[in-house]
Amino acid sequence: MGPRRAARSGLMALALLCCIVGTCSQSTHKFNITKMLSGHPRFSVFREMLSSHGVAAEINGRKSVTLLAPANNVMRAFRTSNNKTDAIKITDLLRFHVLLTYFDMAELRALKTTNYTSVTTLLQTTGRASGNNGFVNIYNLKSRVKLGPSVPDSSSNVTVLAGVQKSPFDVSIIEIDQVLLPVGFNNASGDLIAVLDSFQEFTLLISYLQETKVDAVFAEKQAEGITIFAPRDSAFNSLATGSIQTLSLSEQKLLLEYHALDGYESLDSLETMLNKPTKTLASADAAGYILNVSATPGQSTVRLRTGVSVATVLEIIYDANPVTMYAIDEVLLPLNLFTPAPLASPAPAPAPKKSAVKSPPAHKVPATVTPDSASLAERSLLVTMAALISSTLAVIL
Ligand SMILES: *[C@@H]1O[C@H](CO)[C@@H](O)[C@H](O)[C@H]1NC(C)=O
Ligand SMILES: *[C@@H]1O[C@H](CO)[C@@H](O)[C@H](O)[C@H]1NC(C)=O
Ligand SMILES: *[C@@H]1O[C@H](CO)[C@@H](O)[C@H](O)[C@H]1NC(C)=O
Ligand SMILES: *[C@@H]1O[C@H](CO)[C@@H](O)[C@H](O)[C@H]1NC(C)=O
Ligand SMILES: *[C@@H]1O[C@H](CO)[C@@H](O)[C@H](O)[C@H]1NC(C)=O
Ligand SMILES: CC(=O)N[C@H]1CO[C@H](CO)[C@@H](O)[C@@H]1O
Repeated sequence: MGPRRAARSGLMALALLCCIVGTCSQSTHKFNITKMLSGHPRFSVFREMLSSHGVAAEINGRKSVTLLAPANNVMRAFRTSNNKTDAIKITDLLRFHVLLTYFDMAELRALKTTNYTSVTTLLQTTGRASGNNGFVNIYNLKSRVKLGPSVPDSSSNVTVLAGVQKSPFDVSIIEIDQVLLPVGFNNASGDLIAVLDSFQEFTLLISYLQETKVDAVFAEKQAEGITIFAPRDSAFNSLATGSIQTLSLSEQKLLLEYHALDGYESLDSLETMLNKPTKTLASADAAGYILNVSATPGQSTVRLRTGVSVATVLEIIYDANPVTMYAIDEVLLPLNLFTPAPLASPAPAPAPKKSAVKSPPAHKVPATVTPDSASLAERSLLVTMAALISSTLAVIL
């Protein structure tokens, strides 16, 4: 592979120079990042990409670095949605995940909290980064540490999850929850269906999106911004038989559009909202279709309440501003199409799910439904949605 070989020969030249000058009698290879990552299968996709793009060799040639590593599910989704992206851009994105300063978790937490810390990345050394584009800002927010491109209005921040491995003070590997996008990285070409498909647990959602052509509605919103709540297959499977099939096609379309918000709702907008009634994409096509978004104060749990069902946000499955997708554990059944279950005996939380039958719709969808006339102008929603970070499963209250 071209870049890899070039990097290798660069390293060899460096080693040779060192020996001539006599300043480094030891090998320049103090560590082998590929070998270190091999001990952590959760990062195998990232490891393969670092190797195949020649970035692993560049890292090994460095003295004191921090590698920001996203886990396999994140990298698979990224790779799928960027399978047409130029290899040089991908290589530069990988280089952006290499901080040219050693930070382990303790050092990150010890950073000043009054202001961010700006750090050079390997991308800066290529000469392709203009201005501050090759720098990453580290924000120590006390409760957690965030990282973001060092340029205002760039893509969103990522969150540090945990230390993976370190070899003080040569190299530290830190897990982050999302891919860190350099400024100008083209993220608009992502194919949302392909991203969902890569997880293999949204097959029913995908088929409904395609049948109703709501996949095209979502795709149209990708440039402006969209937040999608994706029920897992298990959520659709737990619905009473026929719940969805008995809906008309336009009702099914509204049901699917009910699973998306107009605009990008990041993790940062959150943790402030309590039972916030929020318009969905379906609200633009028909009256109602409001979703209550509710974060539990002090907990990283977000619930979506429809009046019929309650879904919990389980994890982020895609996040590239202005598009984000979250996995949820229940299908969102709007009051417009479904009737709440009568209160059963002492059956607490799971009650709504079981009774999610489409027995006589509370309101039939009004005849004025105009699914294709999309009154876009009317959409001004100020949603704030609390979302759960990290891949940890949400705690059920
Ligand atoms: C680093 O480790 C990997 C896997 O253990 C190995 O294939 C590779 O040759 C090593 N690279 C160097 C430069 O030693
Ligand atoms: C915060 O840090 C940045 C660079 O790290 C610096 O340019 C800026 O002046 C600092 N701001 C304050 C208020 O200290
Ligand atoms: C990243 O987080 C910091 C600290 O919360 C914030 O000041 C900054 O605006 C955020 N950047 C983006 C692009 O969201
Ligand atoms: C990229 O993904 C699309 C959609 O899944 C697929 O049709 C296409 O074949 C992929 N291209 C490559 C080069 O893998
Ligand atoms: C949604 O929130 C509003 C206002 O906070 C509240 O009146 C309503 O009962 C909530 N509905 C559900 C289903 O939680
Ligand atoms: C459509 C688009 O370009 N979306 C975002 C991609 O990421 C850049 C930053 O890397 C954002 O500025 C764009 O809004």
